[in-house]
Amino acid sequence: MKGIVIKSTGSWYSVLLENEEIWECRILGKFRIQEIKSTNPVAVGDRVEIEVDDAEIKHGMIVKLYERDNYIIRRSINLSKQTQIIASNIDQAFLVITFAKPRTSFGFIDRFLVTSEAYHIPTILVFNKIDIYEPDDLAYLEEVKNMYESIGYPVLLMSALTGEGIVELKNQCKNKTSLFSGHSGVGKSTLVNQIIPGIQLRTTAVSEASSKGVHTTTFAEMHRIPTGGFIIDSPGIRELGIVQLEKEEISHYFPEMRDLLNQCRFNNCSHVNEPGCAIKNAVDENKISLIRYESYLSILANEDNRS
Ligand SMILES: Nc1nc2c(ncn2[C@@H]2O[C@H](COP(=O)(O)OP(=O)(O)OP(=O)(O)O)[C@@H](O)[C@H]2O)c(=O)[nH]1
Ligand SMILES: [Mg+2]
Ligand SMILES: [Zn+2]
Repeated sequence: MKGIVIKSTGSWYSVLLENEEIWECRILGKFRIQEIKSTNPVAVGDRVEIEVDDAEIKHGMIVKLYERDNYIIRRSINLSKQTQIIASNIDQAFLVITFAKPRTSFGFIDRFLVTSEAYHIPTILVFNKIDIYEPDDLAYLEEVKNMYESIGYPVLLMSALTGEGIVELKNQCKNKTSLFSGHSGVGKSTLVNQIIPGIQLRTTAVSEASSKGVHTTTFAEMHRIPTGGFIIDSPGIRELGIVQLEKEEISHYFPEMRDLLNQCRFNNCSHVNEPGCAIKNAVDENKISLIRYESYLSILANEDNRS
């Protein structure tokens, strides 16, 4: 029987079969695919073949993993060898962002974008909790929105609390498989609750003391949207290590740098301090945002430390 993994808790996987039944399954034996060493061999979104173990209680064995169209992977910054597949076979990712309670840094946003560029996953930035921002903050938010939109990333401003912007988000999720990602406490599960009526995912207030989320969602889980499509709600990510990128590749995953790369004086330019660097010139002329350039430098420095 063929199905999609909709939840994984480590040793058990919930598989949604073509006949709409959900079976709890374990993995039979070991399979290695696509040469990625990940802590989870099977991820939410994977298409699998299962065999019956106990039909009465709908228990099965995953015996085959179909090739993934794509996947998004993370590496924790400290455990450099540990990588985890967050989800596979997704049409798009929504990166949920708040600039306060909790604070999402540009470094984090841009690492996520580089990863999604590298894995060819269209990404939409969702600035949530706009209800808590002051007018000055909102003006700033507009600037940030324009900056990301000018380089090709759609941005949605919304509040899961007041419902502002939800209609638009709902429309964008229609008939697609979407991953919701971001720090703990930014409101991923609250947004899913707004999109799928009656689902009631658990949500928890951000800690007063640290202004950080408390990691309420602990496993990625795929939920069906009644009007078509799926949403994968996922646990908050603390930090995001970039996976398997060569230093020379990094600038290719900054869309605003891509077209300028062949204009640098040196063809192995790292865009740090070489003379005649088209990227640095563009930053000086405000054609490339300094924020984005700093993210580039930080990712580059990080790759340096690894090698
Ligand atoms: N003011 C305000 N609070 C919100 C909004 N969206 C979510 N929250 C609150 O933020 C807190 C965290 O929301 P969650 O949905 O649990 O966050 P999460 O991203 O799923 O967090 P993890 O599961 O820990 O990764 C909850 O108390 C929500 O009520 C919003 O738009 N405005
Ligand atoms: Mg959650
Ligand atoms: Zn250069």
